[in-house]
Parts: sequence; structure tokens; C-alpha cells
Amino acid sequence: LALDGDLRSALAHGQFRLHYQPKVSLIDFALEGFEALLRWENPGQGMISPGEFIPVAEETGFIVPLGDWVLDEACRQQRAWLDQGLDPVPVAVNISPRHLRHRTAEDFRRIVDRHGLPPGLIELEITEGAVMQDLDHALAVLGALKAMGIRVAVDDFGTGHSSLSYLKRLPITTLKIDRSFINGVPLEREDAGIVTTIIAMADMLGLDVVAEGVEKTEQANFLRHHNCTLVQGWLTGRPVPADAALDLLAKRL
Ligand code: G
Ligand code: G
Ligand code: NA
Ligand code: MN
Repeated sequence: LALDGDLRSALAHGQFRLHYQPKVSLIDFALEGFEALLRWENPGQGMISPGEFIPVAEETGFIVPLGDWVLDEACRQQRAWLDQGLDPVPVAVNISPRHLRHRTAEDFRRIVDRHGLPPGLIELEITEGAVMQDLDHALAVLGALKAMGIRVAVDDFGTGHSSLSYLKRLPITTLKIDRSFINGVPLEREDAGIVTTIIAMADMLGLDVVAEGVEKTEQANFLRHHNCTLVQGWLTGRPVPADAALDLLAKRL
């Protein structure tokens, strides 16, 4: 188990990396975006999954500087790809509940501006839980981010407690359908119903919709048939290091 001091030392010693998982169109299998996923390359233990240390960082408050580092690193990488003449796609960064509570839209914008990035090339992924913990703050931050042109997605959609009346008021661009629902598609009737309902709701609200955790062709076929054409999952691409992500970007040119 990671301890707070280990995490602080890991950040100071440059042991964190971002991997990038493609978001892909089911129409033509074109690359449409990346989600940045944090990795800890521990010299003694090898690669440590964020599932093992994000909860500790959230508990201790270290998630605030760590989350700032993640956003800064994603922006730095996006800038480097732009400078290499690549045709960029938006890069999404996960913002944890405590990080969101402790930052303003200006704080996030300052990081994006530091790299001279067009704001539309960065997306923040926020869970329903993070929004509901401090709804007034979240509404203010998300509204200001949207006005700045920074994209905002609700992550793990369907697993939290946000009511539809809040969803209507949330200034967001995208819903990401949680992979627990995609898991049961197409065979489980309940999951299939939930997924088609979320797709219809996103359409009605004018939001983009991304299906997470797509592993099988039958899942992709179901989603395509129900007009969900953006997917992220092992079927269309695992998270890869920055150099492999660059190869995916270069293929688009
Ligand atoms: O990539 P992996 O499946 O190991 O991620 C496990 C969990 O860690 C997921 O819930 C994912 O959202 C979360 N996670 C990955 N990278 C980040 C990050 O940079 N910040 C935060 N807050 N969570 C992350
Ligand atoms: O909580 P969040 O949705 O950010 O979690 C993203 C995590 O889901 C990443 O850590 C990634 O490794 C994992 N993931 C991505 N695609 C798939 C998939 O197709 N199947 C499974 N089981 N996990 C996936
Ligand atoms: Na995410
Ligand atoms: Mn998710």
C-alpha cells in the first residue's frame, strides 16, 4: 500500500507517467480523443496502478498537487504534439472530487494557458459524486470552464446519485457511460435498456456520449446500432505510453 510520503517522494523524483487510451469512432475507426491515465513507475515494485494510490492521495489531500501535475503534464504533452506538427485530438484528464473542491476554473485555466493550448484540446472528466459533494462549487467551476471552451465530461455515468434535474443544469459537453453497463450488453436486458436510455438522453440534452470498457465486437455492434459511435475500451485500444500515442496521432496525417 502506498503511503503519503511515498507519493510525495515519487512526484519529487519524477516517477509518475501518463498513458493515453484512445477514444475511437465506430463509423470509420478514426481516433477522436485520448484519456490520460496515471501510472507510477516505482523503481522497486514496477508499475503501480492508480487504483492502489489515488484513494490514498484523495484521503491525504496529496491529490491536489498530483492532480495539478497530471493536468500540467497532459497539457505539456499536447503542446509537444502540436509543435511536432501533428493534428491533435482532445486529451481528457480525470479530476478527483477533492481536487475539484480545492480548485477554481481559473486555477485549471492557468495551467492550460501556461502551455498556450487552445482550451478545446483539453477535457476534464468528473464523476457524478464529485459534482454532488459540493454542487454550488461544481456548477460555478464547470460553468466557467465551459465558457472558457474547456470540455467537461461526466465520468462513470449512471453509477452516481445525480438526479436528472441536476443533469439538466450541469454545463457539460459529454456523458461517459460506465463500463459496468457496457459489460452486460447486448445480452442482459436491463443493461441494454439502461445503455439505450442514456444514449437517447444524451442526444436529447445535446451531449456527446462515449461508451467505456468496450471489449467485444458484439458490444460495439450494439452501440453502433443504437447510435453511440464513440467508444473507449480494449477492443479499440488499450492505454499506451506517450510514444505509442504519438504513432496513433501520426497515422491520422
Ligand atoms: O488506468 P486504471 O484502470 O488502472 O485506473 C484505475 C482508476 O484510477 C480509474 O478509476 C481511473 O479513473 C483512475 N485514474 C487514472 N488516472 C487518474 C488520474 O490521473 N487522476 C485521477 N483522479 N484518477 C485517475
Ligand atoms: O474510472 P475511469 O472510467 O476513469 O476508469 C478508466 C479505467 O478503465 C482505466 O484505468 C482503464 O485502464 C480501464 N479500462 C479501459 N478500457 C477498459 C476495458 O475495455 N475493459 C476494462 N475492464 N477496463 C478498461
Ligand atoms: Na475517466
Ligand atoms: Mn469511467
